[in-house]
Amino acid sequence: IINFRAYSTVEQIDAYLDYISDQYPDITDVKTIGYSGEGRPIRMVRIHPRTVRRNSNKPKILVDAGIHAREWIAPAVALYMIQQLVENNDDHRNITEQLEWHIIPLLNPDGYAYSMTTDRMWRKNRSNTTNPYCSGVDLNRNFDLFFGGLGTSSDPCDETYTGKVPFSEPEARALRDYATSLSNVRLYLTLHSFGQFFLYPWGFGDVLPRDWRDLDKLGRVAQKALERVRGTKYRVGSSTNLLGAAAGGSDDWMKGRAGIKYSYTVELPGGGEKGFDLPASQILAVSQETWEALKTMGYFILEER
Ligand code: 0X9
Ligand code: ZN
Repeated sequence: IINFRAYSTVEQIDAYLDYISDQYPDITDVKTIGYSGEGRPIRMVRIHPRTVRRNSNKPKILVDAGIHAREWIAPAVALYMIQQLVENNDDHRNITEQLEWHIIPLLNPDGYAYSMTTDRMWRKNRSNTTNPYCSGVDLNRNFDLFFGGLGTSSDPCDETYTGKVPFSEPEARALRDYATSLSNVRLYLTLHSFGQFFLYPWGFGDVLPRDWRDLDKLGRVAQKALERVRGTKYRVGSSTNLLGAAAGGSDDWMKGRAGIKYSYTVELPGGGEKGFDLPASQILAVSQETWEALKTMGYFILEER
């Protein structure tokens, strides 16, 4: 009942998650992990086949999308992943039975709704700030690792406004608390657009994690799998090296604080006039090639176990 020929509204996404939870109760858990500033549920799908012997400490993959409102292709790809893992489960036995996928397809529902109804280029969430004329916090600057550092702004009117304090925003807290509640998360993927990058930490500045070679290697595995589908080229590297420093991102927090070894921001392809407004006709092709890459990352995690 999900349609990849158009971008889904918040209501359509909710309806699809309800459908998944009704129709596939033996392989999914659909949970609300928190509420947005405007009171919308932030929902997560866990792929969890009941047929398999219970093993609570399976290696886990945590995926989110839609931290930035206008990057519509990101939630679409997350929904495609859910569709493949759930509705096409027979094709993905290994990576669903021996791994656990936890997918949050729309972390910032308020911003997403606003970008659909009012301002197509809206990026932040919709919370009130100290300036009555400017709303919204950049959720990808609200995490607590070098909060307020390079590539951030303390002005509520800016696109990269950090918020007053780390984790001031309910959406960022929901993601933090959910990640903290899980054990043995091996891979974190946060879907954004645009630019065609697999970015790994650090994003706060010009240094690399000790194990950056491992992150680089898995990034290149994903890059190659993706390119094989229809020739789309991605670049692999640290956020700071490829895009410039921007502190307080979820990727840095997941690695630096939650201890998730493999943490990536995936910048999906752009299109349209502004880059974020990729035509809906591209959703399926982008989803398919991205899914090949992310699935391959799943197999890598499985083999590394
Ligand atoms: O600036 C961002 O938040 C991301 N780019 S976007 O165009 N989607 O806004 C990149 C984030 C990379 N990670 C960190 N800088 N931590
Ligand atoms: Zn983004």
